[in-house]
Amino acid sequence: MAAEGGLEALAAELHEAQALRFGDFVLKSGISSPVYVDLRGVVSRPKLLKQVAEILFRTAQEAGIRFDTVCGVPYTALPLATVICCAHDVPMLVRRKEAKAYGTKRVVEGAVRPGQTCLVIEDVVTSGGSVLETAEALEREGLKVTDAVVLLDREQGGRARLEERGVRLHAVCSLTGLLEALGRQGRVDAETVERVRRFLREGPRPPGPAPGPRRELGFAARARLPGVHPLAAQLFDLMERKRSNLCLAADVGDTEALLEAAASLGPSICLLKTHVDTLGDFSAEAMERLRALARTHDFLIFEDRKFADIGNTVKRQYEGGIFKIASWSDLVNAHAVPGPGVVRGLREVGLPLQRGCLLIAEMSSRGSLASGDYTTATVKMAEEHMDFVIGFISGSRVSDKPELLHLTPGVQLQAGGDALGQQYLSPQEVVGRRGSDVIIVGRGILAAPDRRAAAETYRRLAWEAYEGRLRA
Ligand code: S5P
Repeated sequence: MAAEGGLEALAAELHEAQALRFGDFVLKSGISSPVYVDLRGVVSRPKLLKQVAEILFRTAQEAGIRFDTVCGVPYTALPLATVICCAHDVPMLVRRKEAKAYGTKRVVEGAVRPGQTCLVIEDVVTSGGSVLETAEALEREGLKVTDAVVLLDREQGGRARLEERGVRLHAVCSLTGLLEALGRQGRVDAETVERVRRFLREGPRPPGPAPGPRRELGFAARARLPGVHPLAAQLFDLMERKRSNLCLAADVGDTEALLEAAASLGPSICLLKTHVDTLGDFSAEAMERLRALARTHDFLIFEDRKFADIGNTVKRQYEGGIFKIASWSDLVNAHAVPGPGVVRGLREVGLPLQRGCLLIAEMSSRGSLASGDYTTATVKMAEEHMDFVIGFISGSRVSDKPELLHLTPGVQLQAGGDALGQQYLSPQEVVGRRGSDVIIVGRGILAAPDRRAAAETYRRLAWEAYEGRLRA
């Protein structure tokens, strides 16, 4: 394990890189977890990448491991192995996930010398399955694998499983150790620390209905919950009716393009999201026509205004000015940064009109500051104002209250991002695995050669992911 001071500094760096998130997550294995570890962001921070690689190397040295080569478990640990090998002049081996269909058909690339010992490097170990797969691939090539060095042990059976197969696991830190360091530094509140500790102590709950986890409610059932906001009920019902949990981000430059998108893509969507201040020719009349299209095609309108000022100001911004947003938009959103006054200000205008609001708990952009304790505090603020707040903008399910909706932007069929920090996940990942309800898609549809076909594809994939979740 890392020395005390080293762990504190590492915990702070990892927290800043958003490598740990707290909330309600469904892991790849189907297990529900209050903590999500994602070290992929480390590669974008060269200093941290070097630091992590160095700690991994030192851990191997301090454990007295003898090795001739190093291999990282694909893909996150590949760059870590590369940095270690370059810094310490060790030959590296690269394991392919699939054998090449042509050429050498090798699964391990590099100078393989049977009989040599290869050290396996990994970022996070849960059950140990990924390390084992890599160890077995190396062993099939005649290499010996005696040890694996990992940055973080999630303490969920990986160590024992690997030891059974003759691979000793050396972890720089455990999830509990990291969590406690974050608690000490005030980066994670005591309640979250306790929740995750309990989860680690009691072990993961198996996926599926038995035993324990509440069975997931469908949109139709959520519309009937006693405390549900009327606008949320309306949205749940129309989603079920249209079999659509797709929100179109109608990011276009003028009202003609906006109305055209609404008319042609309206049948596929449950919500149409606007950025009214990007329209070159805004008019109240165009918004009336948009509302008529919303009635015809059965969708709601969501102005993505992201209010973020004191209550008195947001109230005026929502109601007045040129845009008079409250008069035509069913839904708006707000940052939690000003405190609950922002919700109270908007509510004064929105409540009599039966409007609703989403709070921005997380953002899809790289380096977003909306994470950790900020997200937790945002969830609390939403749960305390459910007469007006109907859900969240977030990357995953952040509240377990079924009355609240989760809407996730940063969705495209292909993973990746844009040049200005946007990061994309697939509809299946967002709805199927991260437990969100609605995907928000802009350029994935608007830049497609056939927008209608693209909208239908996104609608179908998000809906199938939702149905799959209900069956799980
Ligand atoms: O965190 C966020 C929040 C929002 S509302 N990330 C986002 O991308 N959005 C919005 O979703 C953004 O303003 C844009 O309108 C849309 C995403 O568009 P796309 O073209 O990247 O799909």
